[in-house]
Formats: sequence, C-alpha cells, structure tokens
Amino acid sequence: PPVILREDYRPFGWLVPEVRLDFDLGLTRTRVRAELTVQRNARADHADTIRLNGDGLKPLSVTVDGAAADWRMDGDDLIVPLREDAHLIAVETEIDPTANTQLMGLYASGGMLCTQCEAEGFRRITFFPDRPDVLSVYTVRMHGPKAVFPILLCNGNRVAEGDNDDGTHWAEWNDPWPKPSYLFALVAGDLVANSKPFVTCSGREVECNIWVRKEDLARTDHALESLHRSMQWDEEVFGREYDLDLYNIVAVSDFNMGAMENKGLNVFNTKYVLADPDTATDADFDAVEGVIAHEYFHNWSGNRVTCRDWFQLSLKEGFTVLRDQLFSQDMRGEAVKRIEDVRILRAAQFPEDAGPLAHPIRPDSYREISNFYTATVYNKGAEVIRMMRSMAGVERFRAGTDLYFDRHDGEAATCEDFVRAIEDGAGLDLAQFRLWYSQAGTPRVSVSQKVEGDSLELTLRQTVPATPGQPDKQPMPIPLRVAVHSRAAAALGAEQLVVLAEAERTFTLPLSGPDPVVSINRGFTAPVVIERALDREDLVFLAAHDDDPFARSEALQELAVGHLVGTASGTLSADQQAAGEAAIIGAFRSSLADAALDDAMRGELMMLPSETYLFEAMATGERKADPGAIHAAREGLKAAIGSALADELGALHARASAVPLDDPAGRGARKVKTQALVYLAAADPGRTAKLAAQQYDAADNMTDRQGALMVLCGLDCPERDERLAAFHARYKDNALVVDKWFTLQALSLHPDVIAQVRALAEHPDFTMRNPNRVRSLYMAFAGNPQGFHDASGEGYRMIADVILALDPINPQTAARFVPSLGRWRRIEPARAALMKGELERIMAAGKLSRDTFEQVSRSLE
Ligand code: HT7
Ligand code: ZN
Repeated sequence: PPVILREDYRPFGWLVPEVRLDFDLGLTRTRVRAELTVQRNARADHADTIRLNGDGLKPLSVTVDGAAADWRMDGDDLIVPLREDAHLIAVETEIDPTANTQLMGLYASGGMLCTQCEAEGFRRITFFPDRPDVLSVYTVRMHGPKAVFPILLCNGNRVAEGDNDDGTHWAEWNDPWPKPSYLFALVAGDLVANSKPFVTCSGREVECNIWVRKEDLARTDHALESLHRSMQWDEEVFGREYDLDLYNIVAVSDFNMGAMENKGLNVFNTKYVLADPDTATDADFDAVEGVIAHEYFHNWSGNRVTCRDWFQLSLKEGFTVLRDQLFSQDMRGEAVKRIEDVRILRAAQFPEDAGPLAHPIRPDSYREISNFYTATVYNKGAEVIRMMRSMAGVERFRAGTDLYFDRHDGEAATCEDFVRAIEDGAGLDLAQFRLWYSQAGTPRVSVSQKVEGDSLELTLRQTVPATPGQPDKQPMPIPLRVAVHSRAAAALGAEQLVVLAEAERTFTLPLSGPDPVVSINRGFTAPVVIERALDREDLVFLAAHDDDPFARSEALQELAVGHLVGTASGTLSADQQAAGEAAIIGAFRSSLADAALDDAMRGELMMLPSETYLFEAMATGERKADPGAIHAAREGLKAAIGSALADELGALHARASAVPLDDPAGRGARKVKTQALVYLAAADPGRTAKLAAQQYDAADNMTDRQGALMVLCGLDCPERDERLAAFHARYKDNALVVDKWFTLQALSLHPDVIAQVRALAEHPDFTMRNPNRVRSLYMAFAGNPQGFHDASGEGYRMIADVILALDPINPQTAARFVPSLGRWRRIEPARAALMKGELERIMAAGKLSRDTFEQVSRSLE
C-alpha cells in the first residue's frame, strides 16, 4: 500500500458546494443516488477530470449534466472527465449493509442501519472526493419499509416526510452547515428517544434526543443530563453556542470506537450512552459523561472548524480531548481527574512514544489513517495544548481560542493555524514550541540542585529520545510548575512556572527553609519523564505534605516505582529492600489515617503504578523490562501492604461499606472499598474471598459488584465460580454487562488465565463480529501482564491468532492488537524473541489488510 505524505497536500481541483443523496434503504440491499454540484476550484491547479474516491463500489450509472459520462476506474476510484467550470454529476451505487463487517460506511447493527464515515468510510457508500477539505451542504432523502425502519434520521433538520401506500415511508433532511463527507451520518431503525430541550445562551430551544432500543430507554437519563451539562459548560467556558435546533444521539451496539461527532447526529457505542447503577460502575458513568462531552465539543472543535487533511487530526482531537478533560475536571474535581488522565497517558501514550509506532502528534506520513487515531494524537495532543494554556494563563488562552474560532469558522484548518491563533490571541511566542508538533518521543528531564546562600540553584537538562525516522532532536520548551519546600522546617514554598527551553539551564529559586525538597512538574504541566534521585524521606515528605494533590500522588508513585524497579532488577540490597517497603507502607498508612483526605483522593493515593508503566521505567538505556520480575515484585508489595495494614484496610472496608449508594461520599467510599479488598486479597486470599463474596452479595450497585468479582476472579476459591455464574445468569441479556463478565476473567490474576480465556472464546456468547465483545475478551487479555507475558509465549500466540482471524472481518479492530506485540524491543530477550516471532508469523500469513500490514511492518522495522 502506498505511503501518503503530509508534504504532498494539494487543494482539490473542484469545489462541491451541494450534495443531494437519495437512499432506498434495505438491510441487504441499499441503493444510493448521489448528485454532486461541482465547480472548478480557483485556488487549485486546473483539472480536466475529477477523482471520486470509492472503496469496494461499482458505479451503476454515471451522468454529467444529465448525459451518460465517459468515466473510468482507477483502482477503487472513479475518474470522470469534466470540461466546463461547473457541472452536475450523478452516480448510482448499490451496497449490502449486512455484509459490511468492517463497520465503516453504511452497515447493519441489530436490525438497524447506521453509518461511520470518519475517516474514509463515506467512499464505501458512494463515489465522492472523500477528504476533509471538501465542504458541502447536504440534502438527503431516505426511503424504506416503515415496519423495519420507523425512524429515519440524518444530519441537520428534517424538512419533509411522508408515507406511501406500499408500507414504505420517506424523510428528507437538510444540514445547512457545509461539512466534509466524514461528518455525514444516517440512521434508520426501530428506536425510541429520551428527549429534553436545552435553551441556549441566546434563548434558542434545542431539541435533544437520545435514541436507543425500547428496552434501553430507562438507562439514558445520565447521557441526556451529561449532554445538557456539556452544552452549558461550552457556553460558559469557551463561549460556544450550539448552532442547530436539534441534537440527536443514537446508540448502536456494533461500533469500532467510542462515538462519532457527525453534525447534529452523533452515533455512539452503547457503552458510552447506557448507564444505571445496577448495570454501570461509577467509572462507566464518568466515561459516558466524558464521551458525550467530547462529541458535543467537536461541534466547534472539529465540525465548525474542521481539518484540512488527516495529518491535522490532532487539531480537532487533541483540542477536543483537552476540552473534555477540563469539563470533567470541573464536574468531578480537578486533582482526581488530572491523576486519572496522567495515568492513562503513561499507560497508553508513553509506551507508544517509546516504541516502533512512535509518531509526532502531527504525523508526516501514513498508509492507513485509521492507525493514527492514537493516544499520541489524542492524549499527547491534548497535553501539548494544555502546555500552551499553562504558559498563557486561562484568560489569555481563551482569547487565543476565541480568535481561532473566529478566524477559521467554516474552514478546514491546520495545526499551524491553531498555533498562530494562540500566538496572536494569547500573546505568546510559540516559534520553538512548534517542535512539539513535529518531534516524537517523550522528553526526559533530569534534575539536580545546589543550595547557594538563601537560594536554590535548580539545574534541568532535557533530552528527547530518538524515534523511528527522527534520530536527532532539538530541545523543546518545557513548562514546569515548581515549588521548593523545606523538610526540616516543614514549610511549603510558593509555586512558580519555569520554562526549560534549552538543553540545560539553571534556575535560581527562593528557599523556604533548610533541607529543600523540590516539587516539580506539579499538576503535570508537561508530558515528560522527570529523572532525579530523591531521598526516600523526601518522597515520603512530599507524599504526606505537598500542597499540590497531584504532586502528593506523584511522590507516592515515584517511591513505588523506585522500589519495584529496583526489586525487579535485583539492584537493591536486603536493607534497601526492607527500608523501601517500610516507607511505602508508612505512606499508605498515613493516607489511610489522614482525615483531611476525601476517599476519592485516598483511592488514588492507594493505587500502585501499573505493570506497563513499570516496564517503561525498567526499560531504560540498555536495560530491558522483565515482565515476570515486575509482576512478582508488584504482587509481593501488594501482599506486604495487605498484611502490614490488615487492620486499617479491614476498618476502611467496613466504614466504606456503611455508606449508602446515593450519599455524596458514596463514590469515594466505593472506590476505597474495593481497593482495600485488592490488598487484603494479596495478603490473605482465604479470608478475603469471604469478604469479597459478602461485598458481592450485599451490593446494590455495579461498582461494588464488579469490584468484588474482580477480586474473586484472581483467587482460586469456590466463591469465584459461584459468583461468576450468578453474575452471568443475572445479566445474560445485557450485552454491556456480559462484556464485563468476559473482561473480569480475561484480566484476572488467576494462574490459569490463559486456559480460561481460551475456554471463553468458545462460549456461546462470544463472537468475533462485535468489536465490544472482541475487546472485552482479547483486548483485556492483552492488557493482563501476567497472562499476556506468560513465559511460554502462549499469550503472544493467542493475540497473534486473534489478529489473523479478525483481520478479514474487521481490519481496524484487528490492527489495534498489534502494538501489544510491537513492544518487543523493550522486553527481555527470551520473551522479545517470542513476540517478534509472532509478528513475523502474521507477516508471513499472506494477504493482510492495509491497517494490519502497516502496523506489523512498522513493528518489525
Ligand atoms: N472522531 C471520532 C473518530 C472515530 C473513528 C475513526 C476511525 C474509525 C472509526 C471511528 N469512529 C469514530 C471519534 C472521536 O474522537 O470523537
Ligand atoms: Zn474526538
């Protein structure tokens, strides 16, 4: 497959101001007639043909201005000669939505029809210049059997509808806002809506609907309320008002990603719509709120201002992730949300940045754009914009975003346009900062300090590691919030922002007393790795006293990372080992006893670094990560904590269990309740199995039930099988909860997890055709370090088999499994050889999709 280069961008030769689509809908046969008004683009080179992209389509008829056209195919694309400056092109195609297992374009899901067009799905519906810089006003007519498709939805507003005598009906929709084809959407099915109007800041009433199957209606209130909160927040915080009188969200159970921001008609994975306390955890509620907000915020950052080309994806995705993170911080509390977001960044993006698939947030090339919907483009993209916000301050940043929206409304813009608007609007010089858009790799900042009189000389050095295709890097501006505390005086220093723009620089900071302890990258102002050798006592001091809650949790993480990596690599003496363990237990004890902490924050402080994050920390320089040693060290520490703090954890569990479901403190209580079980289970499995079973039996909500079952799943005890069976029996008709049932087992600490996953793949509820179900079993397993990295290589083999089996069905989802095997270079030699061997086996297997081919070949380079 060809490589597409960012530098090759050229404007399209034709404008397509208007599109008229006519759909004759059927589950196995849908006819599409597309009429395109085209005009020569004065800003592009002269063209005497138009290239209309297609993917697996055959044109049934092609006319230009009503006469048969002299068209030809070039691969999958349709080439039509055009002589004048303006024409009307009409093309007819026919598609089979039921045969569409890729879930891109128009497809059938649970008896309904829906679309997914981003990035390049529209070309599977009709021939079209399927690129984000071609913006058109769409008028769409849908026609189909009323009994099968009683509801017909499209972008914009319904302008006409009617019934026919033959049992069919039709509806016509018009979207007044010009949009690229990737934002087109259509839904036809038997749906019901939960509706509530929202009144915008200018007093317009917007009809908001959440469309679902009848049996799911009772679980849609949270989504609807989240939508209203998002609309209100975007008005207040970013000055953005919604621009149509209708906002429709439809939930579908077969979906490749989380959701899609189609103009006025979002299509959502049911996972991010449906929630009630009996079937969804607190984390699920948060995810629904976050994804609803994310898609809503795209209405401005993505739809009103869209992307010029797919290399600019982070323009809409990075910015929108930042916007949804800020929204959730305001809804749920800044510190806990920030800790969660940084945990996700470290678990998903840092490994990507350190591996063969590393790419800048604005990539320079791709073969298959679906492979670039990554944690780098999304999450690091958000961090890069967050850094601009930190440097500008909230008000000046807002002036920058206002200018960006004003300047580029209705346009297909670039990342450079965004940076320039922030420069002009916020008054920042971002000349050097632009490197964050072009350089991949997570910068490492090393810290050293020296007391000089009543100041501290803080020397910071940055290196940006080499990444594929980028051997040499330049220093980038790194904004870091710092404070210098005094351990001896128990005094907290004032915070200030320093920007490290050079390879090395010394900053002079005021001391707050003797024995200075530097608190750095507070609030995680920059997505970097801080390298420093801080005394254990200093970390304990920061964990207990830092006034930045993020820095507190960070100090505890640093303490645990140092201890666990040291233990796993065998570099600690017995004394160091014992002292490290005692320090961590002491810090945990303080967190458990600290009455000033709420449980939501306590729950964060009680979380050990994940094994994937520990792999990253262990794999530095020549040293490789040893998954077996990391797992043993982490489990050992959990057991030590559980046994040393058995009384405190038992008391915490009892206290938290007494908090009722709807108490404002309930969420935090549920979080620490299961955390307590996790440590107790590591120390005393027998007793904890009883306690977990009690929690399961007494649960009046999914958070407690799932938490208890998660702990039980890792234990070899009768309670495990009994509760797993009860859980399945209770929820067998609820697909999202059955997904949980698969995931709990695939993620479990049980020694037989590989055999259990193999058996689950044979379960009648398992299918390769539903992405949620595939992810619930296999993505969970690929994220289970103990099972996936089993020294036998069986875990690797299983995931490679999944990639091969899934690739012909759903290449996008198949390709998403490749990165787990692609990390082989950072793993110890025996496992690395097994992982690489599986990648080579996939490569040798013959015809691979463009998606999987690109990921596997890059992983082997
Ligand atoms: N913008 C949406 C991207 C998306 C997508 C991309 C490729 C294939 C399927 C997809 N479904 C949705 C989601 C978002 O970031 O809001
Ligand atoms: Zn998005």
